[in-house]
Amino acid sequence: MRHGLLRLLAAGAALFMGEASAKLDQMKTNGHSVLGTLDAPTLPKYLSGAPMPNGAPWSNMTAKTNYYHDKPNTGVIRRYEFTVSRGVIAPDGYQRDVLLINDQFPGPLIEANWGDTIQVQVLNNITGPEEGTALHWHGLLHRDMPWEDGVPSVTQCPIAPGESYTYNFIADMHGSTWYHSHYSAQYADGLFGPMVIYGPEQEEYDIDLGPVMLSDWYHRQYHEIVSQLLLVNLTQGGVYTQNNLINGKMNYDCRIPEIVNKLNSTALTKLANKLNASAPCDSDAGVSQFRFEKGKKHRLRLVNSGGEGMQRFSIDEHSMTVISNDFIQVEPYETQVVTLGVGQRADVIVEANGDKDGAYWMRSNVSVLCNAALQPSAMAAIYYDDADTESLPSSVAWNRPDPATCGNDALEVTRPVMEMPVPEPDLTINMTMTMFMNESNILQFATNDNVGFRGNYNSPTMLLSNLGNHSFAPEWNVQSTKNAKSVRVILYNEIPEPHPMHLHGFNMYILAEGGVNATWDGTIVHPENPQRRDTFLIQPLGYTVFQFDAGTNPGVWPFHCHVALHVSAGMMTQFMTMPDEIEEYKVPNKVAETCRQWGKWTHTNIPNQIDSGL
Ligand SMILES: *[C@@H]1O[C@H](CO)[C@@H](O)[C@H](O)[C@H]1NC(C)=O
Ligand SMILES: *[C@@H]1O[C@H](CO)[C@@H](O)[C@H](O)[C@H]1NC(C)=O
Ligand SMILES: *[C@@H]1O[C@H](CO)[C@@H](O)[C@H](O)[C@H]1NC(C)=O
Ligand SMILES: *[C@@H]1O[C@H](CO)[C@@H](O)[C@H](O)[C@H]1NC(C)=O
Ligand SMILES: *[C@@H]1O[C@H](CO)[C@@H](O)[C@H](O)[C@H]1NC(C)=O
Ligand SMILES: *[C@@H]1O[C@H](CO)[C@@H](O)[C@H](O)[C@H]1NC(C)=O
Ligand SMILES: *[C@@H]1O[C@H](CO)[C@@H](O)[C@H](O)[C@H]1NC(C)=O
Ligand SMILES: *[C@@H]1O[C@H](CO)[C@@H](O)[C@H](O)[C@H]1NC(C)=O
Ligand SMILES: *[C@@H]1O[C@H](CO)[C@@H](O)[C@H](O)[C@H]1NC(C)=O
Ligand SMILES: *[C@@H]1O[C@H](CO)[C@@H](O)[C@H](O)[C@H]1NC(C)=O
Ligand SMILES: [Cu+2]
Repeated sequence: MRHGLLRLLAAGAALFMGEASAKLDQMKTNGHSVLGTLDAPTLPKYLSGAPMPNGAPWSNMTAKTNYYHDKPNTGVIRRYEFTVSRGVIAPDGYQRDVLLINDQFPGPLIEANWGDTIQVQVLNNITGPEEGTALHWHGLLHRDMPWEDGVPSVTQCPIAPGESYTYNFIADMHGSTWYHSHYSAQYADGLFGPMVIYGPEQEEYDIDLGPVMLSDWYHRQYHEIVSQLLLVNLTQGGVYTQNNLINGKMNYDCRIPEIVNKLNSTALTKLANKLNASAPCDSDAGVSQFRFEKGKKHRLRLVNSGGEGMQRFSIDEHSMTVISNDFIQVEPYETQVVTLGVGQRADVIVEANGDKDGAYWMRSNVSVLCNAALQPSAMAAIYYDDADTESLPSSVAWNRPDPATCGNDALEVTRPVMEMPVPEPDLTINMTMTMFMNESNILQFATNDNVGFRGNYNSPTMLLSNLGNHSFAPEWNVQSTKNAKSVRVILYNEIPEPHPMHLHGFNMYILAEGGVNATWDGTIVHPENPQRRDTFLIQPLGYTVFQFDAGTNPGVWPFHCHVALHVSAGMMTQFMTMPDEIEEYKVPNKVAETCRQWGKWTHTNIPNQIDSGL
């Protein structure tokens, strides 16, 4: 899989942790965001403002309530106003151009109770140069309103520069998630944020520390890394991330660019991993800080919001109890390391049983055996009640070697709290994921049949099918599941890399998986209640068998790799579910208006769509 470039580097530049007190100003590193500082608020058990018949907005519903059939209808609207603009920040001390929401990195926290309506008015203020944008609300189902899913060329036209679009959707699942731009690889430039939906809980905890965003980080803008990947010569290396952040912060050794540029490594230097040694850089940006209260149970909402790498999250000298995978609460299990592919989440409860004046490292390591990371170790400081917050922890990491399977915890380990047996599928599809150069010598990743996806921003497939037009171009990779109620997919990965595969509009039953060269023997893990989630990791040269209840959600739903560069290189299929019912939808006028605005803008501005568009 990956070679030892990191070791080369480690020899030259050790990670410099600096002084806790000498760090850069928060405005310079993260703009108006307070995430990662001791000023970040803890979160409530639920938001007020909703009718509360039985003490909570969800009345008598519990963690076992079937959220596909029942949810509260609170009638409460949570309204947000987002302005997307360019900015210049230095999250890890290395200054670069980014894309921000309301001048914050990470973007603002969206909060709602289960069953609330969330309205987000998104103003596209990207200038110098202008480009389109669109936001996707990861893991929400958007039943009967697929046009709110936020995917350019599938459910909407991009929001044109200077224009706005107001997303209006139901908080139809509860738990932890994030939102991000789905326009090319914009979110790798910082265009994402956390989202928390409060709902009935199975496990007790005392303090909700809120989102813990784990994001590997590039030092170059997304269009540079996308074009580098697409033009890559397969005989050479890949595109490397430069750092790894927790809640948008980490330190960076500013000597690295100079050292890398001096290396006689074809992979690093020829492929423009050449770093800009003259960009302003401060090796003492400062890491994220968290508070623990001795004896209390703390809830952390882990989100892998990165561009590429699998994260291995841990807290020195503390164990964690996992209570959910993505939006699906699971029977609690204890672990020292949580593995998350891009797009995946885990909620964990950590009991503060350390010293009252103790300080401990929180760590998140990108797997260098599975991904291309130059500086894979993210760190943040946890301070107990009486700890000195001016000094850094000196705790010792767990020694839990990377299993190198590039997969999640075994399927046997997780059992959803709300139990559902897997139904008999009425459609089974075989898919094979490949990587190849297309006829224009452009690197492509495909979910199936060696066809790299490439969308048309001006012709979103869901809107076309709503109008009864099913003449889709072959490179749109539209796969109709017709009237199938439940679709099983047997997915083989012929690429020696893992892929975090995400399905919009559904949670998938994950039925079976295997590693290198394995073939499925038909066995299903826990058929009476298999794991469910919205993103799974398929192992290098391995397979995953999953199923989704297509009949529950008519629409056109992306199934794609969540590695930003892989989906840019085509790794996506669109499942068109219940096409006859798509034609019945009354799509609000604002959706067509956004296409008119985009059509008008593109009349005089030709977007430089170098990639798939997503
Ligand atoms: C919850 O309350 C509603 C309305 O009061 C009632 O119809 C329903 O049966 C209750 N459900 C449970 C699981 O108790
Ligand atoms: C739009 O973005 C520019 C920077 O590119 C910024 O100066 C301006 O304040 C932004 N406008 C709004 C309304 O946020
Ligand atoms: C890729 O590298 C191979 C071997 O070095 C070389 O023969 C080929 O011409 C290169 N292709 C491109 C597009 O640069
Ligand atoms: C790097 O390559 C140059 C030219 O090929 C060579 O002269 C030099 O010795 C090499 N340096 C190292 C450290 O290998
Ligand atoms: C490197 O960074 C400096 C300072 O931000 C900038 O002026 C210069 O254009 C950058 N060079 C490249 C090649 O991006
Ligand atoms: C994470 O990386 C650090 C630094 O390399 C190492 O000490 C630690 O053991 C790793 N943690 C896990 C859980 O792999
Ligand atoms: C899927 O592949 C399996 C194994 O190669 C084969 O037995 C089966 O017929 C295929 N199913 C479909 C629907 O193509
Ligand atoms: C190869 O892929 C690129 C990027 O999607 C696309 O622009 C180009 O048309 C493709 N070439 C062929 C021959 O399909
Ligand atoms: C269907 O959509 C395609 C792609 O936008 C378009 O070229 C074609 O004219 C449309 N067909 C009809 C009958 O509207
Ligand atoms: C997987 O199969 C390939 C091709 O048949 C073979 O070269 C490789 O050694 C196998 N790897 C493992 C771990 O079985
Ligand atoms: Cu991938």
